[in-house]
Amino acid sequence: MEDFVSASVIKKLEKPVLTRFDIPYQTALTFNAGVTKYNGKYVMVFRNDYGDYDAHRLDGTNLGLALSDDGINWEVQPTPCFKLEGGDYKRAYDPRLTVIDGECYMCFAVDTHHGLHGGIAKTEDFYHYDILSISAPDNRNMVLFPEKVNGLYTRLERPMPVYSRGHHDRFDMWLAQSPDLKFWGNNKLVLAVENVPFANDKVGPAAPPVKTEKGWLTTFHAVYLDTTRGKHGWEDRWQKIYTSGIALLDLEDPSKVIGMYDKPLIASEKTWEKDEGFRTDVIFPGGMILEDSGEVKIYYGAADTVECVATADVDDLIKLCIEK
Ligand code: BMA
Repeated sequence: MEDFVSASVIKKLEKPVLTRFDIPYQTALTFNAGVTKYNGKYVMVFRNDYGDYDAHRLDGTNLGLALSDDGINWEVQPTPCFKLEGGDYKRAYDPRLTVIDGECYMCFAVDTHHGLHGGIAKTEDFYHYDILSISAPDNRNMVLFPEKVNGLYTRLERPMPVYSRGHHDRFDMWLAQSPDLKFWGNNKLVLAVENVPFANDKVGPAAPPVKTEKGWLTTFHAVYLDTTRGKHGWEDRWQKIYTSGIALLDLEDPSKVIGMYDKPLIASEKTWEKDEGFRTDVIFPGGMILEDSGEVKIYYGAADTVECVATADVDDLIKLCIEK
């Protein structure tokens, strides 16, 4: 079995920043959050799969809201803030937050009776959402860049080709652009799974990119399928290992990868990442904040069960991407 480890520049907090014990309503798993700074506060919208943790039962998914003054200590708000259900919709999950020109947008995954989609909504208060677009299926894991690139809104995404990639998971990270966040085009391949040494299954976006002088710094999720793995977590078999990678994209043409660290940036090591929870060995970043001090906070779901934070220095992350 592959034993992935985090890069030495990564500092993990000694405990998760959000677990089911922090949630004042029905819950079981709280993870894969989007995080941003908006109107002077840190804002987190997290995925809440509710049910009964001890009975290993999941009944549904909604999104919850938490606010913070320091990005580490969070106050969970009293009620869930978003749910998509009814008609063709089954559920919305994996929120990602991006502020563009002072306006806050949320990308999210949507399961419907006819496929998997990526949605984009605008919000001012995190309780009311104006849905601007829902993609064609199957395509999800969308994240918006924090500013327009060459005059167009820009997103990373992960379409899920079926026939053309050998009838099994073989998914890559793509880019698309839009004049209005509704109509999307200019689709370009950014990073293919075969170019990531620690992935053999799929790669795709994770947290929305942050701008640095050297390029767009972006995490990505990398999935390694290990068919020798048996029971890991609640299911009879869980054979996928999710790590986070880090790459630097060209400022003018973010479909161009300037550099990529060829090992995982964040891998499962802590008890709550490796040994406990619904699906062990799953690291999935959904938020990255570059502080004025140069510290980068990376928020990630662990084991599809809890939400964690790791920090690193922005220059160290850039060096990882470009120094060989
Ligand atoms: C993906 C998504 C993610 C999840 C991951 C690992 O397909 O459902 O939300 O974190 O699987 O289970």
